Amino acid sequence: MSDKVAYSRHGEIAVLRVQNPPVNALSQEVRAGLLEKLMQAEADEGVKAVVIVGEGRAFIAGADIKEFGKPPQEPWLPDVCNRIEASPLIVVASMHGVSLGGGLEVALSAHYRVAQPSARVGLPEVHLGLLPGAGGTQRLPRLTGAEKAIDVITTGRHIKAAAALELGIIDKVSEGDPEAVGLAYAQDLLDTGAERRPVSELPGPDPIDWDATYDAVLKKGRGQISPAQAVRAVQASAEMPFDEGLKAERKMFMDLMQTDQRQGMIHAFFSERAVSNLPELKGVEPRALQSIGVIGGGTMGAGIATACLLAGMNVVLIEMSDDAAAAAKERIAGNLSGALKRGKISQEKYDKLLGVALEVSQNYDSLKDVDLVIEAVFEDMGVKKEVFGKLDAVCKPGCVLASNTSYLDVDEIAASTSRPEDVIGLHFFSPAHVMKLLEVVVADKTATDVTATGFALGKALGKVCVRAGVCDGFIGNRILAHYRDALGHLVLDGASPFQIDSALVDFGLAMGPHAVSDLAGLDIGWATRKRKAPHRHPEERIPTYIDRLCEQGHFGQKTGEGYYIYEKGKRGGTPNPKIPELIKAEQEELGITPRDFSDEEIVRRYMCAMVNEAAKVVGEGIAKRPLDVDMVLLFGYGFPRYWGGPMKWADIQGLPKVLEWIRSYAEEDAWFWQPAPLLEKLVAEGRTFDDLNKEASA
Ligand code: TC6
Repeated sequence: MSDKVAYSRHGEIAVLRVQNPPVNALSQEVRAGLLEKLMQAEADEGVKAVVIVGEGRAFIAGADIKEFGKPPQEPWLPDVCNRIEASPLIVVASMHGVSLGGGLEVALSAHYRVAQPSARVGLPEVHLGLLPGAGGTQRLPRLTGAEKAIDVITTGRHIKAAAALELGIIDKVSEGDPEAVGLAYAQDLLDTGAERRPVSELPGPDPIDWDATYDAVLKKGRGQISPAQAVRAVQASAEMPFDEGLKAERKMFMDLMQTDQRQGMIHAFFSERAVSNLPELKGVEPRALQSIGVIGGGTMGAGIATACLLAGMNVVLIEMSDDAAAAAKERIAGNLSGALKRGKISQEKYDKLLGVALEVSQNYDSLKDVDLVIEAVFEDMGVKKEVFGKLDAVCKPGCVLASNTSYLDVDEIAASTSRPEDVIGLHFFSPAHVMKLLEVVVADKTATDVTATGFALGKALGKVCVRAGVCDGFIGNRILAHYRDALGHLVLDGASPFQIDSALVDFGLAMGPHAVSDLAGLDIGWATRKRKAPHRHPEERIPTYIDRLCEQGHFGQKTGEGYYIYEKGKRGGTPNPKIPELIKAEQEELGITPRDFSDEEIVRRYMCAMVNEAAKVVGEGIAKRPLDVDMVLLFGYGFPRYWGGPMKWADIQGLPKVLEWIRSYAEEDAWFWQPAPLLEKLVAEGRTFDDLNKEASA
């Protein structure tokens, strides 16, 4: 007997209530419960219809993702769905909250579907590296046609009730208690003599150009296979009888279940939720967060101010001059009008945010009442200390003083104030109102409730917050610097920046690293190299060929020339012919004979450099867990989600193999490729990064 599905009788109608908090995931007990209670209804004399509802905040959010990767347990969901559809009773799904994945597939096997106006439906399996595996690819196209079904399945997007009605996914929208709404609808169907209406008995969809659609979806997925595979599953719904289509879908689903991409994406799903779950913050109350100060209205400061305004906070932004203040306000207005255009805010809200919630001032005294202030000024310790001195003088006691520095020592900044316990790093990524990552940098003396406040702010802004310790570059930029160096070595030794970009785009990056440098501005890397030059280790190999281009005033996209040449009005660039010449000159100067690298070798060295440095970052406690690194790279650096993150990539390759690769590279350059002690330890103990994640959350 499963208590995950409750049975009740209301005249001629039985209600099957799924009760598996928090989101009614379809665990084995729920699947068994649905079958058991359906059969109870069928055996219950006088019952003519069944209503399926969900308890709590959702109808059903899908299969229980925690069961994936374990041996499947009967009853299987496709069989449960088929059995529901085959019931001689009229079956109604009454949907509220979300009906996702297997949850929508249960509803699609009911004969009628009614939903609350606020309900959302979707088939998001592609975000887990899968496709709908309980008839979704066969039933949905029978209701919507192939093209719309492919859009729903390959984007995995959530669809609001009104749009779902228009698409034919649901039959009716009705507001009220979901059980009462379902009962009323079922009664109405009985009263009007409605018949059972199995979706599987509807004709399959008309054909479309399957191959062209497959190719387009594959290209859009940048190497992700499940959305493209879903096109083939929908194709089966058009070309095969229902039962055979189901078998084809099942096979594709089971094949995807075995893939690395499925592992990576499920790791990403759970890590995204676990990342802000820190034992040190359990039960710690954050401080108030009504009004926020922002120092500096450049791209970063304006982005932070925009994010805070959109989250409903009042913002006081400090700039130095009339001109700078006007420019800052214009930047924020530009950001907000983007939100207006996308329908995220109304014109009225836009006017209110800009006219009432935002104050731009040149006087630090305007900050005396704010709850938290974020400094986003020039990256220079002297400048930062001056700003923090002023903040220390004007801000009220308890105000959190945050720096948006991307690599400077937050301990040193904190020490320049009389209240280091109130100082924290909040490292946003540009554009700050768009990018999802926030590194919460905890300094030696940061009070725990200040850390909790950093996380609370990030949550309010819709960010993925990752705790980081203090070191040059924190988690993300420190690891970035290291793998960029590895790419520099590859170039010196013979791989061209263009081959590297193309190999890494094939690996799943949105853009090649050299194209990214062009986009960010080559002057940034140039300045960093100059800053770091006096502290370099004698054995460090840092190519300088690109500095020659900077010296000539070429800084990438903004000047029209960098690694690539950019023509006005054209997207993307073409390889700059000067680059191979500059590289050749440097190789000759250093006495290097260039050699060939395969794309596979390029990816492997890039990843090994990333993983090795990341293992040092975790080993030193800068990141608490491997999953923290994974989330930083995924949400701040465009790492392909279907790999789950670099640490997950390493686990999938096998840590002994990764260590072996690193050791072989160390034979060429022992200084750069010193294996991370944590990696060596894990390999010696036969453990994985994921074991560390599990131990940390146990
Ligand atoms: C599928 O259905 C395939 C079927 C074919 C089979 C043959 N399973 O996100 P939140 C947990 S594939 C297990 O923080 P929200 C989540 O981990 C599946 N657990 O809340 C968290 O646990 P914690 C297709 C799940 O309100 C808690 O619930 N379905 C599942 O921001 C709350 O989640 C999906 O892909 C699950 N399916 O968002 C839907 N779902 O508290 C995935 C959630 O221990 N889920 N949990 O950390 C979501 O998109 C969102 O969770 C949400 C709720 C919109 C349901």
